[in-house]
Amino acid sequence: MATAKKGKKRLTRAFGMPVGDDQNSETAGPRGPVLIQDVHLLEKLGHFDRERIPERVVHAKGAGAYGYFEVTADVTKYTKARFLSKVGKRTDVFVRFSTVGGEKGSADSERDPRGFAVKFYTEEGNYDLVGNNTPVFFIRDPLKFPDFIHTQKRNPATNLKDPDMFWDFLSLTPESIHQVTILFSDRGTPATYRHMNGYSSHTYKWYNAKGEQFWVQYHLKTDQGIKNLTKEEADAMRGRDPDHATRDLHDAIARGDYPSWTLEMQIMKAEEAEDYRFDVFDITKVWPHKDYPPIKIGKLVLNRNPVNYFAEVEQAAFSPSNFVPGIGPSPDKMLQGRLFSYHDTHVHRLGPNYHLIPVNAPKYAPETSYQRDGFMRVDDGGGSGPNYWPNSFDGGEPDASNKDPPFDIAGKAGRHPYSHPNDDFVQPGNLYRDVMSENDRSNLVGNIVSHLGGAHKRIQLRQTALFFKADPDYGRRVAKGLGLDVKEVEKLARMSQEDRAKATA
Ligand code: HDE
Repeated sequence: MATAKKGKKRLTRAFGMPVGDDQNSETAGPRGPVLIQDVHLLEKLGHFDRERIPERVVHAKGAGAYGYFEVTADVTKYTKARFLSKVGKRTDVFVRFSTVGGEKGSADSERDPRGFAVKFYTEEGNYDLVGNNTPVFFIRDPLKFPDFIHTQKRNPATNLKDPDMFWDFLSLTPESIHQVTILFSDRGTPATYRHMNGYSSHTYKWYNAKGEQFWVQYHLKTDQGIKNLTKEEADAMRGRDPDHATRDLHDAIARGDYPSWTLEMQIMKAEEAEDYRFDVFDITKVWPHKDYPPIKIGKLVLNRNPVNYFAEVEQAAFSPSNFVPGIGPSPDKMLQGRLFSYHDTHVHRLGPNYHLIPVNAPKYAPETSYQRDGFMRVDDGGGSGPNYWPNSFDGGEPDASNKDPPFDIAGKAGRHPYSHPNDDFVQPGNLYRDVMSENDRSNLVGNIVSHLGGAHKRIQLRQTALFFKADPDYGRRVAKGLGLDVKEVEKLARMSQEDRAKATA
């Protein structure tokens, strides 16, 4: 243990009373029974019984570190966010990396997206950018998220991970094909947290001091270079060191080898989204770099390890709804769902005053709200100040200069599907053909075959038809690897999604 130096500190109970003996319970005679008046024992066991809090329902296994963000380009024409207002300006950050589907004790080398959540402690409050290491996602409507996550977790009967559930859902959800192609490439098993990029994945809104609005995408590009594990390396790592990425991050920072990322932005004038060739609020799509070249605007550096994992990493709470003036949500439906879900889960996991936990507290913009009381309100809770607004005493006042600029919305309320379903296969096809090397493609196919091979044949056929639709070579190679009839896959690929689902029911 790092703190093990023998000192002269006095051992106390929770309320400070000195402890005389911490090895022998108080008993009636040397053999017992134990006396109920051993309140030290009762307190110690009682607290131990309550040590665990619920783990995150997703992203349970993670590692975190502190550092700073530094602005390297003038972006004031796009956003009025003060932490981005000057070249050279630095803002403290806390970052948590994670896997998604596994439990708190699961292995770091599992095939999974990786979470990349950044908390900026700005002078206008905490801004959270809660992204992943992939620029896209499996689904694009928040209504599907709980179902999707159930399929990535354990079968309710066997408590085992289940390739049937996993691929049944994905093959019935064709918009997942882009993210599936990334996940089953070696990017699905990054070598460490330091050797991967982070993405907002969603489109967000930036607005400047004049109220002009822009759609933006964030890319945090690793300065360490991308490094991935092959399936064989990841499998071996799981046995050798299930915590390898957590260890790597901690050890790199401890030895002064501080990891960093360059923040690049894609920026679009708000009007351009109207007639762009696909929906820029669809999280299954990337914005082509030739249309919107990423602009370098800053640097993120991690240079300090937490001193207590539970206090700082386990209790860290990020939320995509934590914005600062100059940054806001886009209409992306997934993002809109997330604006609700994170605060809600934190209240369940950490309680209504989780914003007071030091890692979550707004360090440079102390809270002056009229929210009061509740479990674990551990400061003076607003003291004797007014607890209502409007007031004519000394309470915090709203400042109209921080109002979000108004924006237009139109259309009929309803449960609308996305309008360009056939686009779903274009980008994964390009990724397979134009971005991947032959080695990448062959690892991709091998990784898919070894996982999809565990599902029922009808599900294998349905999913392989989707690979075929992205690129015929992709579909054929997976079909061959699985020993499927390529003609049958081609036939299914030509059907509508509905007919394909019926034919493979
Ligand atoms: Fe999350 N997600 N998510 N997610 N997510 C959570 O919040 C949720 C999504 C991401 O290190 C939960 O505190 C919904 C996309 C990260 O603490 C929960 C939807 C992206 C982390 C939740 C999504 C993410 C989470 C679980 C679809 C990348 C870990 C525990 C509408 C752009 C943050 C928690 C950390 C965590 C909900 C989809 C990233 C339940 C409903 C897309 C990095 O609130």
